Amino acid sequence: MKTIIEPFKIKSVEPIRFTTAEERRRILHRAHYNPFLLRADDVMIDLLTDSGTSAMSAKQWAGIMDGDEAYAGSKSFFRFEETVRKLTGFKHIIPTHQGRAAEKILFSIVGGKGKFIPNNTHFDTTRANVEFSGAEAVDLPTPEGMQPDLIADFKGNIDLGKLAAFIRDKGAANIPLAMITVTNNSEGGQPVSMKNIREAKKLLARNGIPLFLDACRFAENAYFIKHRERGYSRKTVEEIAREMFSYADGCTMSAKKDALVNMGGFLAMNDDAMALQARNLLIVTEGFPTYGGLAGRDLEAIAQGLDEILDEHYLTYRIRSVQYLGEGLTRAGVPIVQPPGGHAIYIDAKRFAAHIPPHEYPGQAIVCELYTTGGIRSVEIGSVMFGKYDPATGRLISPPMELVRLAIPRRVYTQSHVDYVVEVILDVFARRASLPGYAITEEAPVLRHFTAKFAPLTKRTRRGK
Ligand code: P70
Repeated sequence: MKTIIEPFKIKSVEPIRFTTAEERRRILHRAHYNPFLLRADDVMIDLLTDSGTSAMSAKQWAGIMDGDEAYAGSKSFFRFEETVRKLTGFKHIIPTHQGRAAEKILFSIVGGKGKFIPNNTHFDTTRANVEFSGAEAVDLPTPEGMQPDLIADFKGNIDLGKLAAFIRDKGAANIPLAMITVTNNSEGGQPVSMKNIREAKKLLARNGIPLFLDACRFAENAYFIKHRERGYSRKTVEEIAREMFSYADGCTMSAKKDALVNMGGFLAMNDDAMALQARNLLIVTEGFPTYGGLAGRDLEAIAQGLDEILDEHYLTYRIRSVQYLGEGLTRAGVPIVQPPGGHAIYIDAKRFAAHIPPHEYPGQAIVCELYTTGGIRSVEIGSVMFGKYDPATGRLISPPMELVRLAIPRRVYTQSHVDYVVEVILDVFARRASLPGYAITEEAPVLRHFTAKFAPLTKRTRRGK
């Protein structure tokens, strides 16, 4: 059969609260035109993130009841540890409350002034944690990854030529580790090939630099390898995932993505001395090493989720439903990052709202209009999230791409929800020339997108600039 069905039945549902466009206009104004400041109850379809928003399975909920809440040596920890170790092969498995807590601990150990951390592309919290330690976070994407409409199999790859030059330039002694983010979130959820991971490892090993994976979406990445990379079509996704981890010396993981839970993460590594330091920090900031910021029941749910994510019926449905949204938009000429990524569709805001320059935040303009038109919450990934001010001139330095991400929570929405999303986007696309630009009226010094306040620019305020 051609139709790919959801490989699950729905046992428990949550109502969606319907609002009118008029109500949403007022609500958005009160939220200072920042979707992070909306109440979720005022959102009809929430595509802000795929992080922590998955629907858990009956077996995961059963695990929640079964969790062992012992402070030390909980049986749930041992189930979690065994599952993660079997998958990743790493010696030390350290639970954290979410991905950024693992990053904070890792970069507190290896970061610091004068150090450099290369990555295919750092996502927001990873960059923030590297920079918070005093080190410099450097993105080394391939040129094809930076072209939204170019169709290629592994646009998430790290540029190996640039990585070699980077090591020569900065000196291996100043690079405590390199990261590869799978899939590459800032670049459209694009996958990284096994060949790229393997060759990056070879190059790094020659220079004595450890490789860490930012493994949030490892299963989606493994699925793409199976279907796109020569030699992998007969392997199981689990075997492919194990091979990916086998080239790494450690990983950070936000379990809120590919472990299908609402909260959790871990840091894993082979190095004993580093693990000792990490556990000492863990005890100060997260908790005892057998729970580290989580309850025993959370550890059960993660272990179960890591089994379920490797189910190839699930992954086929997952990747296909993201593609389905991408196809609906592409057919009508809406510019998106091609091909569709693993967890989200990214609208190319530079082309969608070509009349709005980067310093007037074209992505934010689309995000706001999708909310007022259809109650859809999305997120800007462009100059709002990654823009920095030039210290000399005060001018905004923009990242290479201006994107709007529509992230699909796992196992939450059905095909008719996606059809509705397409309809709303096409409606906004037809009126795109009338969207106003935005100005930031208040912002925090780091990770400003989470709390910034905005105001739409009118003809008068634009002239005043
Ligand atoms: C997302 C969330 C989290 C993340 C990630 C990668 C590749 C680490 C982390 C941190 C963040 C987000 C962005 C916009 C709106 C809401 C949330 N990504 N590495 O949605 O993990 O959140 O557990 O600390 O993608 O992509 P954690």
